[in-house]
Amino acid sequence: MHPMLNIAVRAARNAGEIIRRSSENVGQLTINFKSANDYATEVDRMAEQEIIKVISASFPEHGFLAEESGEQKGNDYTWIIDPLDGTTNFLHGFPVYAVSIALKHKNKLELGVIYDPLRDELFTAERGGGATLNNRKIRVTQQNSLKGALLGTGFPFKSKTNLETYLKMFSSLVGDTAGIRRAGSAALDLAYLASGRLDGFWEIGLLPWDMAAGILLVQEAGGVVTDFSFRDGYMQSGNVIAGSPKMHQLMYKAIEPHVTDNLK
Ligand code: 2AM
Ligand code: CA
Repeated sequence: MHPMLNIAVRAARNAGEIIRRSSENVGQLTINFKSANDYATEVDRMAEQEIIKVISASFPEHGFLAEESGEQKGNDYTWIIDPLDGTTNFLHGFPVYAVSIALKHKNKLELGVIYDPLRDELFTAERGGGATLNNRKIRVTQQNSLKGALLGTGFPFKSKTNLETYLKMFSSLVGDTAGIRRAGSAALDLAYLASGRLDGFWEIGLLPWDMAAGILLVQEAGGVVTDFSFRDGYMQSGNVIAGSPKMHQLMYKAIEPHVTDNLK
């Protein structure tokens, strides 16, 4: 295993332990309102501090881009961290949330780790080295039609116009598939796609830490990820379509006619 992956796994497991322990007394947490419908808890902050502590102990010169503490400049390596993806779920006791840690070198994603502390499921990816779930290789599915496909998605939470666009995309897909799931953690959605539990995924307006690790997982599991212009601008725009090569193509075809200029 890549030595940096080892450290990322340790950081993710430590953060996961903080989250799992705190899940037993969610009622007592102090919640901060970042903005409407956007919560951060002490748990997000404690988990993030733990991750940064573990990583900087080994790589003091690396930079960070983290959901709670923002950007910390360093050398050409940047760790992109979501300490608790699915905070809303966590606060409601809805058991779908995870730690997400990715490493970017210059402009390339090199490593991805997503850890689900409730199921003790560890997803990892190394660029060029494949993807795993609890040390076993994972692949995207061979699903080749919308009929029978299970898709994951998230609702756009920032703009009303995007919600209208999103609903058109949703309408053009839902009838043809076996179902669409909206579980509330983009990181886990992408990990589930990489491990064959979902056949495709799309969302408007994700943030880098929601998706960085998951995107590498999908790619290393044989999947395709693009933005809404069939390019690789998803880390900037936050707009993502992901699936096996065939599923990606089918979803793109259904989604593309509804894409407004601001989403291209
Ligand atoms: P979070 O739980 O870490 O905030 C769900 O659509 C995805 O969007 C999740 O990965 C969630 O990550 C992210 N997200 C960020 N801000 C959000 C918000 N205000 N409401 C819902 N989801 C949000
Ligand atoms: Ca997130």
